[in-house]
Amino acid sequence: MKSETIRVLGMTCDHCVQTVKKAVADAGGVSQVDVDLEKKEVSVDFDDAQTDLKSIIENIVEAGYEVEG
Ligand SMILES: [Cu+2]
Repeated sequence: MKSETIRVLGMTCDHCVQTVKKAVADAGGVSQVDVDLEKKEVSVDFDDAQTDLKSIIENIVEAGYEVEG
């Protein structure tokens, strides 16, 4: 199990939060997603045997948000 925090730009409301959460969960092997709208941070717990940070970031970008760093 791995925990990563990703900075995501472009989230403005609850709808964005739900969209990002779904996009992250779609990467598979994700057990927990927390979005802090104020800090623009997405915390993800995932099984690194099933997915990786790169796939999670790709999903966020595909959903229309910008990942910083
Ligand atoms: Cu929104």
